[in-house]
Amino acid sequence: MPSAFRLFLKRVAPLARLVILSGTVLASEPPARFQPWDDVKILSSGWRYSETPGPKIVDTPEDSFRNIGFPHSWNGEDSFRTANYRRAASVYRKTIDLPPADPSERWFLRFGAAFQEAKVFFNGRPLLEHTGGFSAFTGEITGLAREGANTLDVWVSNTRNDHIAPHSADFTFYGGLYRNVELIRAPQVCFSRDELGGPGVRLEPELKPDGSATLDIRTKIDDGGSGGGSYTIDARLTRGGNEVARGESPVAPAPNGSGWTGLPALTLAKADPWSPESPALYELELCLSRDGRVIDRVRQRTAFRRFRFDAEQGFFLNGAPYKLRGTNRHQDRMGRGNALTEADHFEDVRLMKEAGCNWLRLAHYQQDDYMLQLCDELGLLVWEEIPYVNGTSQAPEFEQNLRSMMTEMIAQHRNQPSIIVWGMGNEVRMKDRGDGKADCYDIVKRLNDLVHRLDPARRTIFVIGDADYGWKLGVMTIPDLVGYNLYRGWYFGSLDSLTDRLQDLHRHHPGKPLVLSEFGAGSDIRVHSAEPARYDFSEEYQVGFLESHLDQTEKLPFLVGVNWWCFADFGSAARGDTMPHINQKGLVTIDRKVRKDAYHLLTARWTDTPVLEIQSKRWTERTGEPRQRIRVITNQTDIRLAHNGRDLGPADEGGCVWNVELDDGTHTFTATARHNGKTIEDRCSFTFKPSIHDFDVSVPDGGQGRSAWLLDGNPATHWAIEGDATIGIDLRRHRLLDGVELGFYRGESRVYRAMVEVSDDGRSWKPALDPSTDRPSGGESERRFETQIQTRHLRLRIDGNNENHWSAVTGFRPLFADRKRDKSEYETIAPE
Ligand code: GCB
Repeated sequence: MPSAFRLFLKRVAPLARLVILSGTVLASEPPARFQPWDDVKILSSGWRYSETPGPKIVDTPEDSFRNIGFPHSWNGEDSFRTANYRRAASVYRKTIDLPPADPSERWFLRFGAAFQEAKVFFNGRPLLEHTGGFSAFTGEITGLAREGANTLDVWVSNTRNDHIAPHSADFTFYGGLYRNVELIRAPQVCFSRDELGGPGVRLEPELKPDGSATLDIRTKIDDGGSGGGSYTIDARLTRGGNEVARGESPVAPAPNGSGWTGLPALTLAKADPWSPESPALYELELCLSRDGRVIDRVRQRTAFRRFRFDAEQGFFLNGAPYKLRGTNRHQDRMGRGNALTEADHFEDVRLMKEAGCNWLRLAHYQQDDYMLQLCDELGLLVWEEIPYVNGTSQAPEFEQNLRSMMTEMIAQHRNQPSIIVWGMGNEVRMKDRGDGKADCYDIVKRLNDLVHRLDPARRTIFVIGDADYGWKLGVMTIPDLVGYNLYRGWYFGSLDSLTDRLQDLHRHHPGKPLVLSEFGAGSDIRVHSAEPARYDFSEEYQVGFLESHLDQTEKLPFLVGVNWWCFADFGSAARGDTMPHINQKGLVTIDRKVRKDAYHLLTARWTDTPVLEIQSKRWTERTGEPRQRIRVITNQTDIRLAHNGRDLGPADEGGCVWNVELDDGTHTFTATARHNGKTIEDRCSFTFKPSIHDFDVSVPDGGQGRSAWLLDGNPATHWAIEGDATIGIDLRRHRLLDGVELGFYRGESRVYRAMVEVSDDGRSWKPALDPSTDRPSGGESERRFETQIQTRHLRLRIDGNNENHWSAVTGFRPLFADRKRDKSEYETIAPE
């Protein structure tokens, strides 16, 4: 046996080890990666990496390479430090040992993905080129291979290329050879190893309403130029290791794998239907024989399920109505970018299942084969899509690339039973091309036809943001389903405008099933607020946002499903929110270590798993008004809450909110509930300081009665002042200010002058702002100084009130330059 052969294992991956978790069956550890073929070796070690490719790539000098762990991305770190992360070319080099040439053997290399252009050389000779950053590709090395050491060079570039989508997006374009590279050995006549990166088998499982099922099978046999011959294929379908159907048929391979061979369908009198709750998988093995001797095998998983979408009634699975509940998933992690382990993927799917998700949008691109394997095994319905995001182009190469990404994705994942929808694009910018149709109309129309031709069993979807141009310019009439990304209460509109907007969109798309493809609000686990507001990035706002969206969407029967944006925080280098370079709309943090409160809320709403979580537990040092709301996130009834050991009695609001008076000190809350005869409990402790100011307010000109009006410490009080007056603020030390926050009661109808002044010593004052001319009534607004000012003292001087008695200020607060900023301020500094 040649030496390399011994390295190969016959891997028939066992299904995940199963445990019972809260009534649902979930795997406890990552299952082995499924391999369709026998002789597959993952090349995970011995990789070297250079950032200075030579002019011919293969001439990249040896001394420019360093050893790296593999798979690999070069942007795992810099993209979390700067928006200008490295977008350039690199070379990966590896020595591969091969046995002496054997005319009955063939060798292939399969690359899981390279972002986003690759050129592969084997022993100095060009092997293949690939464009598109998310699909797998394969090349045959048989003719270039030699006995002993062989050199593989892979040039990979993530520089912008106008012919490849995406041009821009709200996620980081991590460069690298970031998925597995596999060395595959096959016999000369074999099941195709090179079918667009896919397994060379096409399955059409069909579950009939009476519970019986059929499995149509087509496969590609590659004769390696050997000139045909007669072969037999034995198809064997098993469930849990037991044979359930079998068929044998003679086949005559088309030359070099050029055609598909159809096999007689396998039939089952009664199939075990697949669903997210019960993901019943079957395994098909095809054996290719010549003269009674098996020469090759290929395996695929399959399952039997029936689904349909209805524009009025929503989604149906195996004949019954079924609400699709899920998230969108970006795959990356800080430090590693998209170079992930199987455990990373498994952790994500497990977290989604634990939160009660039954559906998942793999946004915005094709993901690892292993991810789809997990969705099949653990049970998630899937929508997978190509990265046609934001920018478009009329260049033929651009469309060609979209089509090849779609074709490869379908070839590679079409047999995954979890997939029900293929996505064609997201928020593609469009304009009228002159005849009332969008400039991308023909591209989308042709993509839609392509998908229907390649895979008639799945539905197509196209997604736009909160706009009407999608249907006005015809694009949303093309796909089978329409998806809308609505950020009501975050980027646009109010939280409660969501229902009207969804009803409105439903009316505008007659006959088209509608999906709320994205909705989400950002949160930072360090930010908390007793008065949560849009863009404040508090966990509390995110919880309120989610709750309002769930309340509203659950009442809309036509809505097919919802996808929270986003499952986890993810890298988006151009962003500058409270954590720069990260989109923080995750339910869990980017390292998946912290489940945010919104995750607990989702779990409470979407599962029967008992949830009892005191909200805002991470807010351990609190200040504010003494009266505070303490909320328990729960799906239990009859909850008790104790404050420092004292039972607080029934909740004040909705069975889960208590209004509690807090004094200066440490506070411990204990929530309890009874579940299945057992007590469950949650605890939370924090310190509380009732003051909210770190500066002093005074009325230096104060006369009788005035300070009583001014200094009650309540920002909602109208600070009515008799005659001329001054409100002074001593910041206690020099601080940098952007301006002030000011509000006037009935400002527009008053005649007094108001001047903001600053001083270093509290004695000599300089003007900083004259807000007298523009004094809108109601609410407080930010008034910026022309440039930032470093000062210790600040005052609002009001005079000239000669027409009525009172000058009324509703608020006067410094705007510190180091305060948390809201998103609109960042957008202006974050380049696309
Ligand atoms: C969207 C995009 C998604 C963004 C998201 C956001 O509509 O489809 O790629 O990341 O909004 O967070 O702004």
